[in-house]
Amino acid sequence: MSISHQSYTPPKYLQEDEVSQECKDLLSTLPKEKGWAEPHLYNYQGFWYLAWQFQGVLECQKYFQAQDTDILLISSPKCGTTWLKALAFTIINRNSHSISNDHEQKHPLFYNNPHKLVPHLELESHINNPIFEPSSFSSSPSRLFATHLPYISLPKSAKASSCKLVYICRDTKDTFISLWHFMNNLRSNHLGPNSLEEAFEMFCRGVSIFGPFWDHVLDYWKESKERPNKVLFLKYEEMREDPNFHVKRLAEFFGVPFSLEEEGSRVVEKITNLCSFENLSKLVVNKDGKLPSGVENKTFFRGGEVGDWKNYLSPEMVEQLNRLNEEKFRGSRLEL
Ligand code: PAP
Repeated sequence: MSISHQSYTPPKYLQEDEVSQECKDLLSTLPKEKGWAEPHLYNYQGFWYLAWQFQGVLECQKYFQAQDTDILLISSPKCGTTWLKALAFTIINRNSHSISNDHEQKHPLFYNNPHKLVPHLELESHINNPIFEPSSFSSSPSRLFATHLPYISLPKSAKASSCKLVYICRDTKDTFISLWHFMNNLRSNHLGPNSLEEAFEMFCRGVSIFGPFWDHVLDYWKESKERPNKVLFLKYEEMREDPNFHVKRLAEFFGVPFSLEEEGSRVVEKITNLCSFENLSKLVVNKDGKLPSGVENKTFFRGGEVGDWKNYLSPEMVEQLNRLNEEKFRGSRLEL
């Protein structure tokens, strides 16, 4: 099935030496650390990036103009981005992409990884790119984008306009384990995998892509407390526990609540089932497909288990992460 008017092609990831000259010049002025997937991570505005990610951050800061009707899905990597993309896309496009006949498998999610349906701001070229035209890839009046950008680095218009921000966070230990697996998949073969200990040490120091993890979460948490109509703050584990409640919450936040008729025909449950890990992970596109960047779709569907960290972390590691959570979130009333 073709949905060319809606999908888009994510770009290929650049190697460190392939980024623009402007970016190289700036990178040479930034603090850097070795580790994770590429030779270096660079610190910009207090957060860490691979070189090509940094180029994307600069571009979207420079060119992205948020509109009042836009919706931005935001996360620290591995906190539930793929799931949130699937849910948000399905909710806001439910009139044009009905899920009532899902046995016919007509919905775009049957043929597209969620990352193909919702573009990531910092992975896009922002120059003459049709995906930034209003409603170019979606039938909804809202443009739907995702980003891993920390609050401090969001383009100004995203903060100043009335566009809505949905933030999803996840248990620190599960996020770390998910990230460790994912980054090892991204690492070139000749580098071999990062050891758990090596990755853990960097993560705890805050040195991980779009990290420090704690600062990322905390900044959006604070913003959600100050501006609850602007920022909806979600937790992965709570969504797993009661996905239907959160699907309704999302629809209300987007300004497209479910009608009594929709509720009566169980649209909420159908969306939950369509976007569930169990359903998406078994689809051919997500088992065998790849993003144009070369990343295999199946790497976004590792297991989705709450508490998987128990299979990996030593008691000392658990203690250290608990202590860091306590220190970093003290006084915020946020618990992860
Ligand atoms: P990203 O930030 O690189 O896009 P992201 O989608 O946030 O990744 O994280 C992937 C995690 O979400 C995986 O967790 P795991 O490593 O612990 O298994 C993945 O399994 C989980 N995930 C992906 N899709 C879903 C879904 N539909 N429902 C629940 N969890 C999901």
